[in-house]
Amino acid sequence: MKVNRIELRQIQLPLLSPFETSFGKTTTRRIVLLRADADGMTGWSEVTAGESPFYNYETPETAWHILRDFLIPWTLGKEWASPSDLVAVFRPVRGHNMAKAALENALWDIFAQQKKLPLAKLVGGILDEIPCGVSIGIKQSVPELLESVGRELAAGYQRIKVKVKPGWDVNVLDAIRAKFPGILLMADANSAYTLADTAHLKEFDRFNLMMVEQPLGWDDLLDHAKLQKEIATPVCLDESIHTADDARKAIEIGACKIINIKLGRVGGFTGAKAVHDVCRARHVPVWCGGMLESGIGRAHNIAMSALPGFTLPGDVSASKRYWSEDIIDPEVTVSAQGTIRVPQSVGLGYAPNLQRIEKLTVRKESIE
Ligand code: OSB
Ligand code: MG
Repeated sequence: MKVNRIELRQIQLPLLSPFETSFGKTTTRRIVLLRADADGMTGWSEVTAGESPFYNYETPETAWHILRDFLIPWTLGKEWASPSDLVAVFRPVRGHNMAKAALENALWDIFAQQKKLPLAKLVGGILDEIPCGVSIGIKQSVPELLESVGRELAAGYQRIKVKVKPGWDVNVLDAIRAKFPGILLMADANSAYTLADTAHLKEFDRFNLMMVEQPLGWDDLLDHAKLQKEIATPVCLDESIHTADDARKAIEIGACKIINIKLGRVGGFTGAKAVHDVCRARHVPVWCGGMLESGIGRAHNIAMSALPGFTLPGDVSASKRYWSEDIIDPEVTVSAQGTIRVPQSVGLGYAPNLQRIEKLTVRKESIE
């Protein structure tokens, strides 16, 4: 495939309700979308960076810069046998995986159309239906959180993840377990603790959690291994895993028993597949994380979640949990059993709503 044009645009999309984690609160998403044109076909993708450099160091602005000044010029006008070939070409840029993922994933969309395959099948997916959970942010009060948990369970979601931080953890988990004793429950700390909190994190063990996600440093492996030796709750890593080698090392030293794969964080489908394969070979379950994506990023997440190692419910949930109106047709819906059907049609399986995208656009640049 030969890419002749790439368009970057930033849209502004207000969340239905604010989402709060241990690192801050989001009320409106500022999302960079990427459109690539190759051989008369069009592919779409989303940069999954947050508005501020708090989850990782990338932002919409850093991604725009890295894409426009490096990755896009390296991609245009060349013949690509596979989107995976971008990985080696992009390697001189250290990190910036979310920027890299956006470009690679848009080409996967085009590649699927060229091969006349659903994107999920093309990347190795086998599941027709994926199990879904929800990620519930920090709330103003425990009753408000309990109501939110009840609502998501009633909608059919298979597991509940709650965000925790010091002062909003044991008390919250206690209240949830009192009201919902049997549910699949987990906690995500987004690096809010240190090894000095080991005794406190040990208290989590009595809540029978599926896992505790990223309790320690965003760039740490070693202390997670030390912590895992002291607690029964399985540790799941999110922020710390960027490559298949990170995954291998983390598993080798016992830093985690589960890994959350985010397409952006690992640089796109090729990186995601590599992390998936390392985990699968070592019998480490993986699941698909979320970054409050619009429908386009969500569609890519659904395709990735069809890979065989994605055995645990992911943070991939319905469009209507986030937006008054999504930017794809149809919107992502979740069944009463808490599942999403993987599209069987050619390509992404969801059509970008161009009119709506145009209306939401606050910045646009096209490079030929
Ligand atoms: O750590 O998984 C996380 C959102 C923004 C940044 C980090 C995370 C999250 C979520 C939300 O948990 C998952 C979603 O619903 O998209
Ligand atoms: Mg997380």
